[in-house]
Amino acid sequence: MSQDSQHGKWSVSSSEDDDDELPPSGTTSKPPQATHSKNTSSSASNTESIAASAGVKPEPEPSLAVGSEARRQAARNQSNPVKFESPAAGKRKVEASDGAGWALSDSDDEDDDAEKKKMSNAPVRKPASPKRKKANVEKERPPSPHGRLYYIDEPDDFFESGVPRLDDTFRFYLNKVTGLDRKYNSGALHIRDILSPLFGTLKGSVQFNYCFDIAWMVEQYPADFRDRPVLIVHGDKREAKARLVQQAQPFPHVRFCQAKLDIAFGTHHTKMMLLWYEEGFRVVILTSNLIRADWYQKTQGMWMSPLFPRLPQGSSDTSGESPTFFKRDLLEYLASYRAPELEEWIQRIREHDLSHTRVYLVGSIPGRYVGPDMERWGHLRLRKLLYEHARPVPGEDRWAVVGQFSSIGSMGADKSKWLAGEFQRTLTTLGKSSLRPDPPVHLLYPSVEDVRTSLEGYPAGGSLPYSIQTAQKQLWLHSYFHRWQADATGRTHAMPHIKTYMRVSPDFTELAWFLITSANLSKAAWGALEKNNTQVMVRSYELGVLYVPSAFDMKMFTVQKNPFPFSSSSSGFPVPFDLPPTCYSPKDQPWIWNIPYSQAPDTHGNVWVPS
Ligand code: K7D
Repeated sequence: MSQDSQHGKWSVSSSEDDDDELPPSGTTSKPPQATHSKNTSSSASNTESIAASAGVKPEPEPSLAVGSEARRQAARNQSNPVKFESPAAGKRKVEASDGAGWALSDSDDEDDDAEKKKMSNAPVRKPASPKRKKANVEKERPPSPHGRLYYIDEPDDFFESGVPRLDDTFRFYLNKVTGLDRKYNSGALHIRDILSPLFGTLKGSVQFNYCFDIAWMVEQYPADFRDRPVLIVHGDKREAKARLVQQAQPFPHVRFCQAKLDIAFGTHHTKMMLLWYEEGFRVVILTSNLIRADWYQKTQGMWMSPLFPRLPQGSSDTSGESPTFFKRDLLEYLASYRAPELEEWIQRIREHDLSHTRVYLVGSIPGRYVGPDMERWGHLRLRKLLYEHARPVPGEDRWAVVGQFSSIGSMGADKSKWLAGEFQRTLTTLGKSSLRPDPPVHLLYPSVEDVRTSLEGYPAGGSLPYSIQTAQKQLWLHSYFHRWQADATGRTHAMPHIKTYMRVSPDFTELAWFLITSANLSKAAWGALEKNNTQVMVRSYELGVLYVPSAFDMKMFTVQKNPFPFSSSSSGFPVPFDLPPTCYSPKDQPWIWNIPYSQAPDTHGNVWVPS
């Protein structure tokens, strides 16, 4: 999703060129370091975080150095809270002013003293002197709108066992969020719930993802099944791969499968669990990285399959297929890795009955595709599915497209280059209707104010990696933007890492389709046409599922008005944000992660000053 800091560095026409092996040109900027200054304390924690990222040698290629630096930084930002879970710390309540926010947690790289000093002397653009800022901000600091317990560890009911009351129509779930009224967690799942024996007796699993904290991941498995084989499917190369493998040293049951990434700036974003049980097999397609911060105070989504039973011995190759051809498409997705490590899983899936699946699989596999292969992946795959399985509606030019994401790639100098041209054509496809409607397009992405007033405060912006280099080249895009937080008291205080796309009726009560995916708003994720539209090029691995009413024997999905607390009797679709979307006001700005926000403190009293 987040190639933007690289995207920002290639020319608009790059996808038409064979630029793949070229490093991005004109690169002078770096993604932000972990640079939040706790206004009530010294900046020791910042220094540590900065050292942590700077203390690692750059990778050989400049392009990769930037990407992996950002990524490492993101991981660093996000894994800091893990420290609070260390057995020694135990569960503790923290006063809002005691300096125990995540930014003050221990560094993993305490031994990097030299680097720490070096970085603490590095020039940091700050509009005001830190000391003055401290005093001012301290005085002006508002009381927490969330109460004083909003960033404690997971509350006692967070890991509540017992069969969660779940929506088994759509099987679409949000994650549990710490620090919100508990009603917002009803019907939601934590990773420990997903891996709980209540869903099956685990024999082995595969974790496809982007960012991993292996020790944390292992802890999420139930103690009794913690040593069952886990295969990690990732896209890391060279030093990043070595660090990942190093993380798993204490865990001999953890093995790795490196997804090939032959096209420049591609990433392995797919987030999927394959869970093999005594009782059968299950697939979870989700949006969370395997790091603690992603499961704590962000909004994440998932589709969890039903339990797929084993087919009788000697069943034919095509048995166990679903009306949505989910089995065929999942096997095709997995086969596209061409990875020997996945072969036993491909065979296992062949032996299971996936016939009860009602969603369509929408994946991206890196490559350049021509002819009929153009419709296998990315937005042309979505277009084909919407053409074949969505139904036209009267007045469809007034049915808005809503897209919601947590990062944004480079989309060119004007909307015609990709967004309003090819991508909008996909999102407005609705059955075989030959109309070329030009409906409203609402893009939801957090504003600076959304991030500032969020549960995590500015550090939430560490997972919203829209860079200034990219943003300033596409100011035209920002006129599409709508707030993530429309409702100042609801679940949207947890910033989105979920990505959803949908088509909604003029009164915002009905949906013609709904997609949850790992794919952000970028050409790398969705693919871009090349060579006079005869070829599509996809850079990244992505995965999502598409809901269309016909597969649920419905005419249309109803939007569930008040999804919280969750009610299993409602048949409405639980859209995870408020409709209608709220347009940015003239003073709203999209969150950009590598510029400072020091005028107003966040919910923890901090400011954001990237170095
Ligand atoms: C930004 C490389 C930063 C969070 C995902 C994610 C992928 C992320 C980045 C990033 C620039 C270059 C990485 C912060 C994410 C993230 N990339 O797949 O979920 O969450």
